[in-house]
Amino acid sequence: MLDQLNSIEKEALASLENIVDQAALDAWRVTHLGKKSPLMTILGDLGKLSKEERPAIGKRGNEVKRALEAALEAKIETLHRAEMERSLKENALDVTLPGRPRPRGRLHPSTQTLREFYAIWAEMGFQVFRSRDVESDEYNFELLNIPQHHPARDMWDTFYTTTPGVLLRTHTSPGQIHAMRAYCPNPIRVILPGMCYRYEQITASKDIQFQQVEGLAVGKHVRMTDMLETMSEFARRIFGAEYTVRFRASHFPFTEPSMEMDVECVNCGGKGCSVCKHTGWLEIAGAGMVHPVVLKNGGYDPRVYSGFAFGMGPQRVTMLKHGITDIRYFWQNDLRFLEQF
Ligand code: FA5
Repeated sequence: MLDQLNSIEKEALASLENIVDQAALDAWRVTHLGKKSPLMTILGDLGKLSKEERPAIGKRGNEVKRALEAALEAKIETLHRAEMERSLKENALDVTLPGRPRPRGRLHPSTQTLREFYAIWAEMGFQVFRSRDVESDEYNFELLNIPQHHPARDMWDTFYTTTPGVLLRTHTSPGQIHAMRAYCPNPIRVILPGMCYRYEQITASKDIQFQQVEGLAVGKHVRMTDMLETMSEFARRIFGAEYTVRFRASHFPFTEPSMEMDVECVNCGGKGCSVCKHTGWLEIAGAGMVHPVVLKNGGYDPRVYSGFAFGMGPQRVTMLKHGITDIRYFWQNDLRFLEQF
């Protein structure tokens, strides 16, 4: 029986040598270490042997079993390593291949202009003050010196909500009152960017939803010359020093005196073209000295404090800078337009 065990070991180890895949290894395990294998049969039948034979056969049988198990473990490891090497070779990465370009998003042209605005105004000491899109009639009109039934309300065709007295702001000017009430009695230098809404006929230059950037400076010695120079400096920085600006008299109920700021047509340099309707000038902002009634509504004593305010359309600036001919492109989400910026 010892000879039988020796030959079981020899034969099993020899056949294990030739195994190269997992299926053959599983079969080998069943044949040589399975319950019905010759080795296991011998070990299982030890009890049937005589007392004299049993220790030697048992000892040798267990030695063979351990030897086969160790050889099996070693084979599993060898096969595993070979499989890994094969897979590394077959699925090898060519790290020298150029990568696939990732599609990159970009900022909307309006956002780009707004950020330019923020940077320029920040350099001049103006910080951004956020105010709400949904306003009350009181803030949008009354506190800005536009009482109910005043004809000046016709300047802003309004979207009213179903809640009485609640509307979509027609301009960023109500933010002036919010800012004044937040800062009073301290001096103020803020810009108020945001979306405005007007129930208007949509055209190439007018949309029902558009952006404005309001500006407000309040203090004890704020004069009109401060406003003229501050706004001219802004125009020089956004358009370039070669463009002249002019101020013309206008009317807004919340400023006194009121004016419009024009910049020399950036398309024709002031000679006159279709963009500037052959005037040589382009209007970019409404402005004026804050009306005493508005200062008072904001909490400031108009005998002590004064201020200037302006409201401009950044989309108009974007259109001028990039030669965009129709404002409707801005919110259409057409990639053919957006990808040009
Ligand atoms: C106003 O809205 C005033 N609140 C501006 C102001 C502020 C004056 C502070 C004085 C002091 P106006 O209606 O002109 O003014 O609008 C200002 C700018 O908003 C315009 O020059 C234009 O660039 C832009 N804008 C007005 N309506 C539209 C529209 N429907 N579509 C696109 N842009 C518009």
